[in-house]
Amino acid sequence: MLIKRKRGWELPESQATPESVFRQRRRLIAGLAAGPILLGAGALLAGRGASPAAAEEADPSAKLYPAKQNMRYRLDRPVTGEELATTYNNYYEFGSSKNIWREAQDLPIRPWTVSIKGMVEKPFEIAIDDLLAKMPLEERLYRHRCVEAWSMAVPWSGFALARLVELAKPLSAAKYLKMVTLEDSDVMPGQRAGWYPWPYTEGLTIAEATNELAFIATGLYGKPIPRQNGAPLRLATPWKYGFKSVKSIVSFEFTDQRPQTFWEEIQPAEYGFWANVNPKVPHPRWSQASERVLGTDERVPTQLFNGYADYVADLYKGMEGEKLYM
Ligand SMILES: Nc1nc2c(c(=O)[nH]1)N[C@H]1C(S)=C(S)[C@@H](COP(=O)(O)O)O[C@H]1N2
Ligand SMILES: [Mo]
Repeated sequence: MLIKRKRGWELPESQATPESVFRQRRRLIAGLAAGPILLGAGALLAGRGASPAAAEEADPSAKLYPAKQNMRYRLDRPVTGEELATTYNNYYEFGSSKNIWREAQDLPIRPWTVSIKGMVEKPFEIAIDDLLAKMPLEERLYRHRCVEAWSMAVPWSGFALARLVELAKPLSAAKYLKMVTLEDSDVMPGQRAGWYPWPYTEGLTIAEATNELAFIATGLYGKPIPRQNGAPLRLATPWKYGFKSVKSIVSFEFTDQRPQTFWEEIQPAEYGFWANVNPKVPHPRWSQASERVLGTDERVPTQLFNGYADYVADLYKGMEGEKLYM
């Protein structure tokens, strides 16, 4: 890791574009802050990216947060520590380890344009800050259950995906909503690994997308959402395994074809389209009966639909023949 970084910042400036020089400096500072390298504390504090929270200081949407908490969504467990939820991540575009938050600071989040396309009355593009201005922002406490059997509980801020579906005006023939992550292998080193089916793609039925729980998160812990957690906007579907919660979305496409999703394409026997949490249906390689709660030594029993059955079980009535739980 350090060797790779060193190669980057040793590049003569004459060979680098001004932007990449800036990025490399940021990465150098972030790398030094975490490593056992002697440097004055003042220099560390001044560095952008010296902590995961500091990395958000320049976000133009900062004034929108914290949003008012919607008390309808309550937790049965403590909120995961911010430091942990923002430094233990899955974001394969930046690497396959959990420790990618520094690498993710390279993600450019402004300007950021979202495309609404496919089977809609009129396709359009909208800048993230214009979208944020149109949407009713609120904070929700949600559990998050990764398919790898760890879990967290976090305060997302954002808006119901149903509000975005209304704005998009889908045609009645549309049955699915396909959501896609940014594709930019200059800043996402993981995307240089050609064996993955980039860009990361996820999908929901329209009924799922308009369920009250389906949420677009644009903030976390009362601040703009950090890059490593999927800035500037990511999905949160708390009744499904975490891989459904696609990060850094650039397009919402309405379609009558079920989208081929990223993990389903890689390993269909292990990761499916539905991916609803169910403790009784094991992953082919491990049990899903319990989960490790991030930040504790505890394992707790996993709940059907991750504890959200009252909200979503009806969505799957009459679909017993489908592989609903992986
Ligand atoms: N684009 C993209 N989205 C993604 C992933 C990813 O690798 N790339 N990982 C998924 C998985 S497996 C999980 S558990 C969550 C992790 O979100 P967090 O890092 O905010 O906890 O993001 C999901 N969304
Ligand atoms: Mo996950």
